[in-house]
Amino acid sequence: MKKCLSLLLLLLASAVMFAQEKYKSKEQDEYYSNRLSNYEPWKPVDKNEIKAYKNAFFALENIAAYTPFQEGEEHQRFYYASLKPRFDACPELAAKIDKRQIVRYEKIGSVEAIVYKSYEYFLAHEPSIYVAYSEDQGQSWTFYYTGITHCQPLCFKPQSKMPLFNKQGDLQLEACLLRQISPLSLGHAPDYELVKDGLLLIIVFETLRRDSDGDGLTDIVEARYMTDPFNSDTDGDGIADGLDMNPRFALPRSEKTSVFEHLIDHQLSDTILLTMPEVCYADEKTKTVTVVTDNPDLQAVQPKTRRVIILSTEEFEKSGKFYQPMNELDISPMFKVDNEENVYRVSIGEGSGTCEYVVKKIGNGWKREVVSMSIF
Ligand SMILES: [Ca+2]
Ligand SMILES: [Ca+2]
Ligand SMILES: [Ca+2]
Repeated sequence: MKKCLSLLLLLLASAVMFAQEKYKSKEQDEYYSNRLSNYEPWKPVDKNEIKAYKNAFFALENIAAYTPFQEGEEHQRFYYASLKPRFDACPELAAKIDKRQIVRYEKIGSVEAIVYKSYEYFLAHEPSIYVAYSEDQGQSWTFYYTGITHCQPLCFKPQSKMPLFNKQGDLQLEACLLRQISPLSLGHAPDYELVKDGLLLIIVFETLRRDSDGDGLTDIVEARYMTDPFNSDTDGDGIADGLDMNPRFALPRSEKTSVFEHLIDHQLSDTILLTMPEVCYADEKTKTVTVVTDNPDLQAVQPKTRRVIILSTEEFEKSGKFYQPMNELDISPMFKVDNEENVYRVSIGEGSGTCEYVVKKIGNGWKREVVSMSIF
């Protein structure tokens, strides 16, 4: 896997080396030494690929008169005092939008829109762009995901003086193309260079709202989840994509599947039962995570608390330079412990932490034991 979070991988491998020696596993040693030998250091995306960027859903136009990009602009935060009454009156708005992450706001008559950044879907440091829209003087709001990740390649300009609404009542945003030229390192945001300035992105509301197959996920969200926008049940398990906690895979369960569900759901108990889990359904508030794996025991999960978007390593490789996984979970296979029957090591890495467990098969399930915890 070339595009995995390389920093996390290195730290994970070193954490494993120092982990408790009691449960040695040759399988695990081989797995991590293979991953390390396949490790490719970070390198910037080719400049021509940035120049050739086209958004799959929205038109990007060249404009002659524009607000020039300023260094550091991508991180500038603006607080619109005029929005304070809106936040005070609508708790949902205050819960969804960090006031420091507002890119643009405009009100025309009874219609208004807020373009904002959110870390609901993100890779490392780069947030996604959302639109909040109201037609009733800010009483109620609808929130739309634009599918755009802020910074590389598209960066918007909070200082823009251009009206946010265009003549058709859609949104227009001044933008430029940036290229990331240094990797994210601990405590340091990456550096970016300007590749092309003077662009205008037209966000059409009809496109933002479009749900071609009526499964509750917009076409834009389906592109991010890599589900089929023209099939309401991508994996054919009878649960619509919008409700499915694992919408891309419907595989038979194994005994190991329950261990993986336990890890994904952050269960605190040390006993993992093998009983068939009750089917849980996703809703708008369900947190979504990505797992890249070829392990069928893991691909078969039906988590209770988090929707999981599972990609095979091949799908992830083919997903394109600008595809960014959401909140990636790095879950290892279950490695057999040497000279023991039914004892395995397994680890889960998330954000800046990794936890490693030993699980032992008992009568009606598994007994879990924490081996090591690392926070970077
Ligand atoms: Ca849909
Ligand atoms: Ca679908
Ligand atoms: Ca399904």
